[in-house]
Amino acid sequence: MKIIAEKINGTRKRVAQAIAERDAEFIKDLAQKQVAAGSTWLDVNAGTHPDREPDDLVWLIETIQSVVETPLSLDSANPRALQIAIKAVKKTPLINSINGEQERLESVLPIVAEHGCPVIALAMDGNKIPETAEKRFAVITKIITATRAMGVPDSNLYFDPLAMTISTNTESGKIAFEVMRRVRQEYSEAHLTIGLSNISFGLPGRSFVNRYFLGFAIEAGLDSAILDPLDRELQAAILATELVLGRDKHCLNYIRASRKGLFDKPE
Ligand code: THG
Repeated sequence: MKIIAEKINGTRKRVAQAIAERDAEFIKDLAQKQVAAGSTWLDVNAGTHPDREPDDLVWLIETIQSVVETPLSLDSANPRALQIAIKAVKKTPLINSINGEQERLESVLPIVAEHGCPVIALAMDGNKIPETAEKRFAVITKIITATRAMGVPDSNLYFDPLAMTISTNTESGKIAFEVMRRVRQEYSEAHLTIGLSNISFGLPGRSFVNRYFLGFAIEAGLDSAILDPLDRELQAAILATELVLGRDKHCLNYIRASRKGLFDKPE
């Protein structure tokens, strides 16, 4: 399971403050902690107004890269910010994200193709998220037609079926699982990812909802997720899920994590 670490996100109050005050130490600490927790990518989302976003994103990237080598996930809906950010990264980044909207495909796919970047593709057209699994899968098919035409290998695609809040539609989990299964069946080289925490929005005991959702999603083929890597119980849930699905040979990963103290009581 590849982890895209979510904490450097300007929509979070404390991070927004650090960006505004150019508090590099706070950002460096978040980067180092998330890397130590085993992240494959660090998501970087400036969360700011489009005018400020390129500057803020470049400052975040340079600050993070001064302490860690882990590749970044550039989380922006703004093609101009992405263009500028990609010049600041040391390692090939994950682009987060494209969707089925023609304009977005045309502005971002050339960057993806030129730099050979992996890219997250949301199962939506423009601002509307399709209600049914069928319609989301149709968007995915449209996207993969466009990426193949640009020479982007399927193995560089991370489809995000979108986790809508369960509290407003109790079918949300099932819809996401169905999209995942279809992608696994039809586009077996492509990957899957999801922004985990949205599923539990507005509910009490969110960590339980997130955890069980993630377990079933892994069974449905999810192989990466945007989540809080510092959540030890979530990390344990991932390892236990892979274990019971027979995907952890000789229980090595599970036991190794235990030896490293995953189940020890924090001080
Ligand atoms: N798909 C893709 N990218 C995404 C998302 C997605 N990027 C943004 C978001 N969704 C995932 N990232 C975060 C980052 C931080 C938090 C949630 C999602 C977070 N939320 C706190 C909470 O949920 O309670 C509240 C904020 C806070 O802690 O201050 O931390 O779906 N491709």
